[in-house]
Amino acid sequence: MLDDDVLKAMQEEVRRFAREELIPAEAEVEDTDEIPQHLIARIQELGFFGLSIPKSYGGMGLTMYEEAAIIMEIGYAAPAFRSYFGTSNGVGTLGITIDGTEEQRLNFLPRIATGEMIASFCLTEPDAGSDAASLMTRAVRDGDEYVINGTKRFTTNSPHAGLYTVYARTGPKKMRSAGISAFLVESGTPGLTVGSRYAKMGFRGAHTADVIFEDCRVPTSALLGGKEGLGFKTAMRSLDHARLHMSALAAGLSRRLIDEGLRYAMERKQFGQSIANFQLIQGMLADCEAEALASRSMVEAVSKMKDDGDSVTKETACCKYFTTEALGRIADRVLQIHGGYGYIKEYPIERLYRDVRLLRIYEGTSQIQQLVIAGQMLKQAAE
Ligand code: COS
Repeated sequence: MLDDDVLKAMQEEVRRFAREELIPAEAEVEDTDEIPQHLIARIQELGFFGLSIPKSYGGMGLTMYEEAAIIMEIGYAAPAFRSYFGTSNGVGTLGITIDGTEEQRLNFLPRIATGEMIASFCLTEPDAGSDAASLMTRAVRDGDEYVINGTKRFTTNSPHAGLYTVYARTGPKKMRSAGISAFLVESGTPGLTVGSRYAKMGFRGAHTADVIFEDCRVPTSALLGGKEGLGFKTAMRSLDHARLHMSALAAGLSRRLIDEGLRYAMERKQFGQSIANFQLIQGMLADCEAEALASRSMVEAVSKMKDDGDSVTKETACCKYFTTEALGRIADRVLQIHGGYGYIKEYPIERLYRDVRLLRIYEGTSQIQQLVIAGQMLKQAAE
């Protein structure tokens, strides 16, 4: 755990980075759909690829609380920047940290921590989204190899990835989640191809594509954890962490949106005065502030619980559900405060409004979070 002073200094550095270097580049990223190379180099230099990777494997080894504190700061800038290193800290890598063999950790984590290798997470398929356990990609053992066939959909960072954490069925379909295993597949492996980038509603600069496996052969050492049938639980544990990270992002973005709304409300004059003087505008600002404070408080409290070793599946789902839905409401109010100017590209709210829509969908929709919360409540009540 870092000393309070060290964490504060780190937060301050990230705050400056987001405001002085990332925000000025947002318009360029929106126009070009690319994050400039010099900013990727800065992200590497600041160690962001290894926030969640233990120090013994070259990462920063932050606790969940510390990681969330950093993400809330970086989340002040457009979310595509965080997305570039998000899968390497999150779902693409957590499986290795949590359930990988020592050999797998040593082989991949140090390269991921420096940003030399980007990791991505291949769970979703054309016909398996919310129902992740119904995935159809197959991995069939053939001597000392597995042969993987199937298509993975919406894989974030797949065009840049050096490593794909791939979830595939090694047991019969009727085994559902117990028949799923995870594999570590490196880019360049024959039989692995990445499709073209999806044209998305927002998140310009963050790239998402399908990953296709056609008779893709990997050695048995690519089986995550060295055991078949563990994959689904690895994915779910990774998502428990990643959904909390996502909640921190939502809390950071909420703060940014409020500042955009506040600035505009104070600048804009109607009826002979600043619109911030009107109580109906103040009502919207106050609702935003209250929800942003609730988001931040939830993220901090649940992160501490996770660091204390508590099981936080329910609480993490509560966080992801509340913070991302609150973010959507905040974005809507801030756009409303901007009036017609919110609907044109002159102000960042038009773009941020589109960006934040994704947070209620990826890493588990709000409806999946509701199911997880209620499922855990019923389970706990029955015990
Ligand atoms: N941690 C550890 N184990 C977990 C777990 C968690 N958070 N969640 C579930 N499991 C375990 C269960 O305990 C169960 O184990 P046993 O069979 O030993 O009892 C097993 O995994 C299956 O769990 P469950 O029966 O709850 O699975 P379901 O098929 O009902 O699906 C949901 C559960 C819907 C929650 C899961 O499919 C899900 O999260 N879907 C959304 C996927 C998603 O987020 N996609 C986005 C991809 S990232 S962009």
